[in-house]
Amino acid sequence: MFDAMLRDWEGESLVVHRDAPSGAWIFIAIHSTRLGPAAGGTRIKQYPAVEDALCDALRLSKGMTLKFAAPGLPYGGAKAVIMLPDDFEPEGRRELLRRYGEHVKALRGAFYTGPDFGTTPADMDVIAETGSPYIFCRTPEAGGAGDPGPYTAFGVLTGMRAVCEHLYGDDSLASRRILVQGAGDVGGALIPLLLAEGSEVTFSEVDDRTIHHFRDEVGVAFVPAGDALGVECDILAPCALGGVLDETTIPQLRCAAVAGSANNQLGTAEDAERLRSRGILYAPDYVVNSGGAMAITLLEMRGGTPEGARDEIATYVRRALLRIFETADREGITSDAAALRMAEEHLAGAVAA
Ligand code: PPY
Repeated sequence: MFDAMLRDWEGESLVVHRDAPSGAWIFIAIHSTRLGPAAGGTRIKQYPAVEDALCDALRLSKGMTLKFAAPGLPYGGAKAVIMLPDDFEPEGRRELLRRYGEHVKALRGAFYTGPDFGTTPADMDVIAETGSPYIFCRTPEAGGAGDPGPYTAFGVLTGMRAVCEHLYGDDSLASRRILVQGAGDVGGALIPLLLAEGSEVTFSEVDDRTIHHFRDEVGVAFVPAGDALGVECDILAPCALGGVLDETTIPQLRCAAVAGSANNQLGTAEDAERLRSRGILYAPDYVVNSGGAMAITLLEMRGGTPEGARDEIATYVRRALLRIFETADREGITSDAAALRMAEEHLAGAVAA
């Protein structure tokens, strides 16, 4: 099983640490350094089994390679997963993060990291105590770029406009019915942007405080998480964890398009074909959610400004998606296949960045 998992991954190197004091497993999956130093977030989570954590790290690292390669950015793909044991004591978090920082530093620049599911800019401040200068998105007080979520949300908004431009010949999001699945770091930043565009927003979420905020204080329509995928809408935006689109859920969808921030939205590659044969336009996840990665590298490695990041995101996400949708239509292939080709062209050095 490990054999097949590692072979299918096709990555460059995998660093494994067993953090004895806490019992956590640490996986740093460096998928590719072909285009430049590898970068990707650090995810902290509990998993049912160690192989689930490893599988997550491997798949997400490959997604990062594609995320940087598709726009032609000079970085490679990686991801780290810290799997917490069931009996993890929260008081041990700070020391765990500091030990993790030492492991990142030991890679001497082969791996740059930042926040992901389960980690925050405040965590990056702690990791940077031992892992500097390879840690991005520390808090602004500590001199970092802070939370990348709003940039990712801005990229998703741009992606939704491109979806409407392709589907309806008009990129306005006014009156479009949009279902935001998950109102966390990115979904929660996306909702106000959509409301400002005049969209009809519905959201689903599992966290009670977040539900209370958006439903009761902001007045956004709410559906329980279990009903979200079946809501009739123009665009479904998966903004929670991955793997939401598969042979069970795709037949239930009642949307014209899917465009959201979650990584690895498709259960398997065949699910892209399932969406296509249902006539649902799929905006490939690593293109539509690339705003965070683009902003992080621009602000922290390329000396850019927040305005520059927004310009780069708006230009790239729109251009890439329209090209992907056109290629898919012209050649009768899935948008996922068209996006993969675009990324592979850059990886093969066939197109100048
Ligand atoms: C993602 O987009 O999924 C990321 O992991 C973003 C990122 C990019 C570069 C460093 C850290 C996180």
